[in-house]
Formats: sequence, structure tokens, C-alpha cells
Amino acid sequence: KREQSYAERAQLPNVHPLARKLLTLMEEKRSNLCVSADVTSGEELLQLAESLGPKICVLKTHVDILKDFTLDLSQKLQAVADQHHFLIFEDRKFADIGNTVKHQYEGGAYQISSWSHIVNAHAVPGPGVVRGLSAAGQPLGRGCLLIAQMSSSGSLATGGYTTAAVQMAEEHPDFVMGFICCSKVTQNPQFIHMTPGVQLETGGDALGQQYATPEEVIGRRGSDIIIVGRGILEASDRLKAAESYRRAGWDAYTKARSSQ
Ligand code: UP6
Repeated sequence: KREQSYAERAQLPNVHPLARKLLTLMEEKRSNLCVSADVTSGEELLQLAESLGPKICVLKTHVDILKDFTLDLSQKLQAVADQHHFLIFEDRKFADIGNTVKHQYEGGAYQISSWSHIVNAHAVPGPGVVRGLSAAGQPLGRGCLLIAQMSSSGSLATGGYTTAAVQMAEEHPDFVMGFICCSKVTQNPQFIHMTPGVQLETGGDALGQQYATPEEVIGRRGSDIIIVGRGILEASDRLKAAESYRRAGWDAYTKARSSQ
């Protein structure tokens, strides 16, 4: 059951400041859609951000698949995010000891902490991964999602692993703002649930991805945000496809609330 609206959850005293910002802009834009901008050129990434910006609450990137990443590109992306009121989420999936992830997060060629509002991490190294990322990101007002479940077939992130990831989040609420998950993993309303593996038709790809619909993910499984990549990227009209997903995600949210 979804007791509170996004706007009501934004007002909760313990909510992470970035989660508060996200919940507020979701309600304003009537969007619980995160587009997964899995493209290989910087120009195409910017163009996607500019054209789909008004439809989305979050733009998810994989900067290490870009063939031409520059820090200038990251600055331009930030400007588009400010203009169209969405957050940037670099889907880096950190998974090393705290000291190493801290370097990977703030340094190297990508300097992720300087431009990405949100990052994510696997729980497998234990709480040190959160502490290492937090040391670099929390002073900048950044937030982190813990990967509690995965959409891919045969995922090992289930059962006791998922429970342990939730507990890790609850122990670090000033940096962890939510989860990557397939369904609601905690009733605690301060955490945001973001779910990949979403298309308008159920199915999958040849490499283990599994798709559920926005209605299933938001309406029945109780997640907050749908993450959509190829469902939009492979459409002949990406803007039109993004609007279909925005509407499907938002309708599922309003319907679930009105049927309480
Ligand atoms: N992603 C998943 N499943 C997870 C975690 N992350 O698919 O459990 C990411 C992928 C990809 C996007 O790395 O960027 O979400 C899904 O893309 P798709 O919609 O094209 O399948």
C-alpha cells in the first residue's frame, strides 16, 4: 500500500535533502520516469537530455560507455538538468572497498562526484563502500542508491542479501536515499525505490534482462520510479515514447493511490 504521495513524503523530517528535491520535482512535473540514456556519443546524450528533459525526473547515465566523455560535457549536462529540473544519476554500480570507491567516485577521468547528483553501489563489500562514497559525496549534497535487487534473470541479490542491503541503507540515511530494486523492499517512506527492467510489454532480451510493465512495477510492486532504456531509445520517435512511459508511470501511481 502506498499511504503517502510523493509530495507528502518530500515533507518527512528524516528524508534525505536530495530525495526531498526529487520527490518535489516528481510531483511538479507529474513524472516518475527515469530515462536510461545508454548512448555512446556525448552529442547524442546531450540531445536526449534536452529533448526528453521536460518528461523525466531523473536522467541515468553510463559515462564509461561514451566514446568521447569530457568534463565539459558533464558541465553541459548539469546545465540542462538545471534548466529542465531533473537529477543526474550515474549508474556506476560501485562495488569495492571504501578507499578505492572514494577514489573512483571523485577522481579518475570522470570525476563523477563533481557532476552526478545520484550514484549507486552494490552492498556486497559491506558498509565500507557506503562510508567511502559518503566521505566524498555527502559534503557535496550527493545521494546514493543501494542495489537491493537486480532485474536480470538469475540475480543473486535476493532474500537475505536484499534484507541486508536495506539494513545498510537504514544505518546510513544521511547518504543513502533509496534503492535499485524490482519491488518495494522497505515500508520506510523516506527511501526512494527505483526499478529498471521496464517496457510497455513484458519480455526480455537475449542477455538476461527481464521486463515488467509500468503498471506492474508502480501499481502492484509498489516502486516509485521506472527506469526505461531501450523502450525509449529504440523507438522511432523517442519523445513520443518518453511521453507514453511518463503517462503510463504516472497513471499507475495515481490509480494505485485512488484505489487505497
Ligand atoms: N540496470 C538494469 N537492471 C538492474 C540494474 N541496472 O537493467 O538490475 C540498468 C542497465 C541499463 C538499464 O545497466 O542501463 O538499467 C536498463 O536498460 P534497458 O531498459 O534498455 O533494458
